[in-house]
Amino acid sequence: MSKQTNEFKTRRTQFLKQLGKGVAVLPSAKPALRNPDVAYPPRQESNFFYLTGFSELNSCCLFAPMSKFPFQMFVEPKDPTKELWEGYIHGPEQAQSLFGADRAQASHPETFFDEAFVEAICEADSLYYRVGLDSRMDERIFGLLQRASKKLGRTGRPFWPIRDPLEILGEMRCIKSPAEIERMATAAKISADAHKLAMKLAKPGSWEYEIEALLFKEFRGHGAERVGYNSIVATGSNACVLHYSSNNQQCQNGDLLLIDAGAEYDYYSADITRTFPVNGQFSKPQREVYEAVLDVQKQCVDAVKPGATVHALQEMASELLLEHLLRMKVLKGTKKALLQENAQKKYYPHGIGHWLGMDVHDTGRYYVSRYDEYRPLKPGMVLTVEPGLYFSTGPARYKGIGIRIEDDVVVTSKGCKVLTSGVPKEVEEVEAACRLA
Ligand SMILES: [Mn+2]
Repeated sequence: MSKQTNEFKTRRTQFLKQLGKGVAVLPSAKPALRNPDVAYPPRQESNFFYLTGFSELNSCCLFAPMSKFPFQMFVEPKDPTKELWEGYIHGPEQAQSLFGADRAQASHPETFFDEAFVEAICEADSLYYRVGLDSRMDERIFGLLQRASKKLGRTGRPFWPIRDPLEILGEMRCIKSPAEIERMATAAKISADAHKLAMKLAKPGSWEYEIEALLFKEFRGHGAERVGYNSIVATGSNACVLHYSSNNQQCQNGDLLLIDAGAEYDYYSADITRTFPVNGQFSKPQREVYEAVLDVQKQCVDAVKPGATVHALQEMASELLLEHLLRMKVLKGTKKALLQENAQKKYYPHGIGHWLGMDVHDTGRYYVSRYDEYRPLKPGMVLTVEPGLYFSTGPARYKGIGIRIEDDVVVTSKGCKVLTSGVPKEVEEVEAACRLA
């Protein structure tokens, strides 16, 4: 069970309140087969875990604020044979006694859920259910709505509108509680220490996968359950591939190594990128690019405070990077004209950052209502700040250089706090960290 037990109930109370007269269905993650008899490592669906702390798959939650059982769980029934092979199953009884369900039943046969759903939806004015993730579940839900509609007879009322539970949960999850921030700080610390060790141990001749394995050992060795996302360990020009995943090349003397890796601790992920010279010293062109990215990264981190927007940070990063590209003579022309044509995009093709939390690209709107109304930052939000420059093309001097620097920051009442400050990013500090071996 998660260490955050007390928070789940508070979250459910809040969620139920915001559902109004709606009913919500939240299926758990489903087991996924990698190849015959080999399953992918299970990981509970984030919204499901956020509200329950329950990590078993093949489960489902039904939230019905108007019912006498507002929080219902459908879970795997106890099964000694299955438990012998796969481990402990809590079963419906403990779903009530340990996980706080007002009523819990077996998730199969499906009739338990079906009946509870039809009963609940008949009282409700809308359904919160995320369509399109599981076509079998979609069909089942649509069928049950038809059944409920028939059951109600001729009412003349229109069909239940279907809404995305993320309308509510996405916003709840976007603002982190102190306990969540504490967890994120732990994920950040474990990840920062691993990055530092990678700087120390990577050297010319190291293989990308060796460094990937080292990071994983550090994550797991300090209690993180898993990676928050697949680690990117990219040497040389592999760094210009934004989601590089092969991790099978050897670091050459004179190359940079870009590492984008974060641990997931108690369901919260860190997301750190650092780029460093494997031989402990930046070449002159490498240093020029690094310092440009670092300058922009630091200015953007400083700009994170209540009222700022992710959009404004992106505009700021784009403009500052463009100025550097002009100064470095990568781009030629007037700043105004180049900005208008987004000329920096060729070397900085991604965004400045994203929400971070249970999902590495966490939930929550970036816009208020329309796509040109940006959402102001508020205390408790956590986001990444990660400008980069990538020269898969461009002048010979910089060709093959790819640099990104990424920190995780939490918005505070006055500004922000960097959760990942444990990894060096100043040139001298990075070189010193690389030389320790
Ligand atoms: Mn990121």
